[in-house]
Amino acid sequence: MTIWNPKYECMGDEEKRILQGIRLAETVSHVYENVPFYKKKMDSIGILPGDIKCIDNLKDLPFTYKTDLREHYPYGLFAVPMDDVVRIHASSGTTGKRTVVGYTREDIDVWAEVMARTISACGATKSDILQNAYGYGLFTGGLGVHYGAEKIGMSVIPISGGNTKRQIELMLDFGSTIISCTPSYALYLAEVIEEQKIDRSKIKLRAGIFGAEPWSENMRRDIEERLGVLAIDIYGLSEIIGPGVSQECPEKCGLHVNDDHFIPEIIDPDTEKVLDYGEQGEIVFTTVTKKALPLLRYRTRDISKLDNQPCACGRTSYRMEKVTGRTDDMLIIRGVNVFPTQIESVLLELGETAPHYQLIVSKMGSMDALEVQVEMTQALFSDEVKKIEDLERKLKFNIESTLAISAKVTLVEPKTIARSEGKAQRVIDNRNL
Ligand code: DLL
Repeated sequence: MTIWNPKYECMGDEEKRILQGIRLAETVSHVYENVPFYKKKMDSIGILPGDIKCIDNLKDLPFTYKTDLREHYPYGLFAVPMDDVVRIHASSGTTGKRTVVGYTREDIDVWAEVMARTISACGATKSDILQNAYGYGLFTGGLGVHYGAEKIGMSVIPISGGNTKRQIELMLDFGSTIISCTPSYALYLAEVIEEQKIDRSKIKLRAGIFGAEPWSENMRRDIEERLGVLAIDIYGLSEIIGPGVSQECPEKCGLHVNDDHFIPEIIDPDTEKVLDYGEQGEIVFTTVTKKALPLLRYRTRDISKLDNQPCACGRTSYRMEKVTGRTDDMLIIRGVNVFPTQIESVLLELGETAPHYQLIVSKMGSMDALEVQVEMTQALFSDEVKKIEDLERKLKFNIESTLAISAKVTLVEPKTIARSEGKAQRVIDNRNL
């Protein structure tokens, strides 16, 4: 299986730490000199660029929070003049004001490089035809994947998200071999392919690179079976670069972080103390080659762990565990913490419902109450009421016994839960209405 850039992806540990240290020191000088926010922050804790001599000094640097980007909206944390910025992307702003990110020409080259690594990791080569169904636009998914695929020399179909009928038509006519989209959209594509009774042998897809939202192992199994692909997880966030921060290889044992560009740490989200390899916490990234918007110790709010052992695939880059949720999405149901993907996993494990679900959270007095709505399959829908009630009870029992939370389970009619073309909305929170 191809490794796009063995020099960096298979680097010896000591050599990598030296490179990271050099790049970190350069980045710290760059932000100190060009971003007043960082100068002020570093001055206030008495750290000067000259104090950063090696990668072990990373822990002495201040954190950067999403609120810092919002407070300096739109360009206040940029470290280069706007003349050097060749691209601007922005987050959808669903959890507040948009966060705006910028790239120099050099940053775009780095992005294409890390995306070439990401796409190659699923076994793709220049002979592949990539159907890129991530949204093109302010979202980083579309263009991020696009540039990486072109760098490899693949034939890219820039179809963007949505228009499912056309996606399937082009997939058949153009012979797409790799698809990129969110995992929830991949499932929707599989559903429509099945409904249209398309002969699977006419579909040439062999791998999919799915990310931008959390998804469980059971969802991976479902996608792999129904679309007939190797399903690979890809992770990233706009603030750090977009997609291309880390990706799985076919070993599927964690996501390889492109750690010559983005240095990961795991911290306790409450105390901000750095945790050891293998310990679960919030993943934090420091960019060490970005020019337009370098960020020191950016708090992602995503939960993961790090593994520093080399992988069977030959890469030595540190691996982060598949992100199953963000601290913000964690539900606390009567004192028990639970992520939507954990519920997804229990639902799909049984495999007797459709894989479309939504969680409705509300307040009952001072307590949080959770309703899990999950779609019935067409066959179940035409079955007797008793069977449906039995399955509701079984799912409720499985959720209680696996996750120790009590939830109401409601089986809803097929096709009542909205399908997403991008990131799925899994939780409807009615607590603050
Ligand atoms: O979602 C970038 C991206 C595009 C990644 C395409 C992968 C593929 P944002 O819109 O800024 O950027 O959202 C970033 O999405 O902090 C995670 O909470 C979540 N996320 C992204 N990838 C994964 C993944 C893009 N593979 C936020 N698993 C991140 C779980 C993910 N969560």
